[in-house]
Amino acid sequence: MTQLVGFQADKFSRHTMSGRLVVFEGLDQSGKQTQAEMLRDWLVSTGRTVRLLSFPTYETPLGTEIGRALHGEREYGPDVMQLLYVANRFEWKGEIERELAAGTVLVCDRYLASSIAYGEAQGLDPRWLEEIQAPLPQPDATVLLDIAPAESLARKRAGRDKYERDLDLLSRVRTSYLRQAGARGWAMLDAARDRVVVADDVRAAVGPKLGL
Ligand code: ATM
Repeated sequence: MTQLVGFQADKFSRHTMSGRLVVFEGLDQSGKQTQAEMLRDWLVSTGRTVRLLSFPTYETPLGTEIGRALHGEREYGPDVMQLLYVANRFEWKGEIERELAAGTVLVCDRYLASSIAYGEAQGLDPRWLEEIQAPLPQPDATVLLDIAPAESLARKRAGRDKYERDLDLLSRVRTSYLRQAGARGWAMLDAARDRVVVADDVRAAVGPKLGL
């Protein structure tokens, strides 16, 4: 697949704060956390103030509820689940705005597009999921780490949550991600490759967005 496709800032109304919000999206096991950490380390070496975030944040009351649902202790429909994920991000809205206003580069493992991808894959209206998240700070750059659903499952054989057991669902999630990436000019990277090679591409894609 093409490694870098027409990368540009997301087309939603972007925040005007001096910090930057960089988001990694992709299926589970696509290397989001690893790449977020490698990008963080590089940005810190250039003198930036960087903070990593990961959604959902399981330690908040809503995050705890999401964790219970993912492990079968709650039975919520797809709409309630995505509303919980969205509300979990709204719990962080003030903190994200404060960090961006202070000039921090926030590097985020999953953000609003996860709700669109997983929600759309479960029959929800992606426009609705987009609209209810419009008041959140919008990403300055989103990187899609693309792997095949079978690769996602192969990389994690134990401890899968309920989404991770469903290959068809993961295929629909990937389709939604690819659609969003094309429509919004995300960087789209083949994440089946060696992590160091992927990290090089991440820096090439994100650096210019941060003036690097
Ligand atoms: P993590 O594995 O990244 O913690 O996410 C848990 C699940 O939540 C993940 N499922 N899988 N694989 C993706 C899903 N999810 C959503 O459906 N919507 C969201 O907004 C977020 C942040 C995660």
